[in-house]
Amino acid sequence: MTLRTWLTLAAASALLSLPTIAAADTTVTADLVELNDSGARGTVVLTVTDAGGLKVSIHSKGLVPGQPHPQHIHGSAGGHHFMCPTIKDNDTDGDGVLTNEEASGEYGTIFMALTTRGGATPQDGLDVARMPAADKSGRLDYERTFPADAVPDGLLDNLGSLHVVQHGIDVNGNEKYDLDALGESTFAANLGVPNVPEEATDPASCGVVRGASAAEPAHDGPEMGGAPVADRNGPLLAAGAALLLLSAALGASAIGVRRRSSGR
Ligand SMILES: [Cu+2]
Repeated sequence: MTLRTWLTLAAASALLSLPTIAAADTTVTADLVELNDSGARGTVVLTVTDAGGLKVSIHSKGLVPGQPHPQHIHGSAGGHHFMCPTIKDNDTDGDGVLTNEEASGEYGTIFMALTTRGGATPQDGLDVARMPAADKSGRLDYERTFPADAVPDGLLDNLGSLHVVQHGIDVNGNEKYDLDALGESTFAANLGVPNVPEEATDPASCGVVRGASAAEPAHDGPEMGGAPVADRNGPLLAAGAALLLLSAALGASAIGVRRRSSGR
């Protein structure tokens, strides 16, 4: 093969690889910033695959060692541009801790559950058995490529208005989630599931998704009134079912029986 032929082939091959390069434009990132003085931080990379799936990579540290950390993409298909919450703006009861409900007003409800296996719907969102756990030093490395049919409708169209949230904090420093710290999760209790420690559902970190192709939030979203009622309550009700699993995993005995019989 002459050099000239080789160059021609190389050019052709570069052209053929253009779609791959274009697909790389649909990579967006987020920096996870601590909430609730958790000390947690990390990085997120979301890449839309050629097949319409989503590859998710998360590297974080400062989490509660050895504990599962429910993690989700929050937001909605309405394209409303949510923000990460702050104590100043969102701690409505002024107790110095952001609960999941207080924070959800900013980052939206669960859009996609970043599970380690199985489904990724909001219903899967608090099944701690399928959530990654931090290692002994509080580090968590997660990578999963979800096929297209596991990615919720509308998510890829709203990459610019999404947030990645990791939950689970340890305010009393005993390296576990317990009722003694903050009492029970009102988020869980309001969904009919008692005895879930609030520490398990409070957010530890939040990151706003950003990237070249993610900068354009939909303008026809419900900018003024927030998401429609159905949009907000659907995921919430779904989370109620998932909380049963969370509660079970954390030792609420009455519910534990139900979890075992559910076969998950
Ligand atoms: Cu979440």
